[in-house]
Amino acid sequence: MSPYSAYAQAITIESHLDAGAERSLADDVLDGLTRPFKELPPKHFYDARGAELFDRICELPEYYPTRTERAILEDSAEEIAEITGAVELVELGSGTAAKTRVLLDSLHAAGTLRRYVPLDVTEAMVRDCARELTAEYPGLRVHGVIGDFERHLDRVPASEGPRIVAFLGGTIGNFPPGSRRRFLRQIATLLGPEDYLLMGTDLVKDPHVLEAAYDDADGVTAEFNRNVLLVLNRELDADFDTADFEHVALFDREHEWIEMRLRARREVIAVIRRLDMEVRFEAGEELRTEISAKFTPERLRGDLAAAGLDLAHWLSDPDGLFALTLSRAPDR
Ligand code: SAH
Ligand code: AVI
Repeated sequence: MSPYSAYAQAITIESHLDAGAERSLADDVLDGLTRPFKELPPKHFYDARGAELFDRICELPEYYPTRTERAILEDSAEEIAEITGAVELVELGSGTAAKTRVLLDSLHAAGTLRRYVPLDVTEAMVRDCARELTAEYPGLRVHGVIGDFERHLDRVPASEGPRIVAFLGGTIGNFPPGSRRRFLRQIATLLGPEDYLLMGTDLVKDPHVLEAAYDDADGVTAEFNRNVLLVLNRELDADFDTADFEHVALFDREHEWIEMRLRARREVIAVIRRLDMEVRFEAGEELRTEISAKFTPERLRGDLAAAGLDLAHWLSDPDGLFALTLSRAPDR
């Protein structure tokens, strides 16, 4: 047997994104671009180019969340392995699983790790990381789920023993408050009595630090933001010119979240041929493309409690920039 076929046997990939995915983009555009305040959900950023731009964002000096979460993981991965005794790691919005390796290392070293279940909307990321991780961790099985975590959580395979469900990077902040609690309740259904949710959340801090993290000097975040227009051009045969839109990132102090928007530099009339529609932006009109909520410990505890989750461990960095929490679902 070639080494490649040994890896291939360790890999199962399920895809739930077909016509449904295209439909979801079309529905989100029909709904979001015809509202009085235009809006699109952030999941449409992540085509291959968007995923690459996000990787570049993670390396930027202004974007502290990735390196801070990694440092917390490095400091506490052994403790997490000890507390959880996890045989499997399910990861929602797994991306390239770069930081996940820190956790996989400690679970592997503890001798408990058997299976990794990445779930992501970007197909190539799930496939690539399944290939890489089965090569890097002998004996590891990877069951990849290509899908939308808001629609396909029920496709996560049944657990094989104590599990960690990881939701890293602060992605929970990309949900508005009501959906956030609903989504946490859905995550709780993946947790049995021995299981833990390991979640990364970005914390409230100086607005200048926050705004710089979402408006970097090299303009990478601006490109990431405008990329959603290129997704619409390709997938829905639209004719947006990205140069017509300015990147805006603002910290909303009342809601304690960053908002990313695209502001029309002039009047824009775009045609979206596949939906047989025209969208008009007045000069200066904005399209909201993302919120990224920042948390206080009280707010996070409240959201978790509303979803029936008990915050069991709080892990943070010395400057209190970011938090990793371990929570349980006591009633399940
Ligand atoms: N967890 C990684 C990546 C965070 S970026 C990290 O901490 O660095 C957000 C990831 O979530 C991307 O990989 C994106 O493709 C994925 N994602 C965003 N919305 C999603 C959705 N609705 N369903 C599944 N994956 C989604
Ligand atoms: C994936 N998510 C947690 C990132 C964030 O910080 O909200 C996405 C991002 N948007 C701009 N920069 C990074």
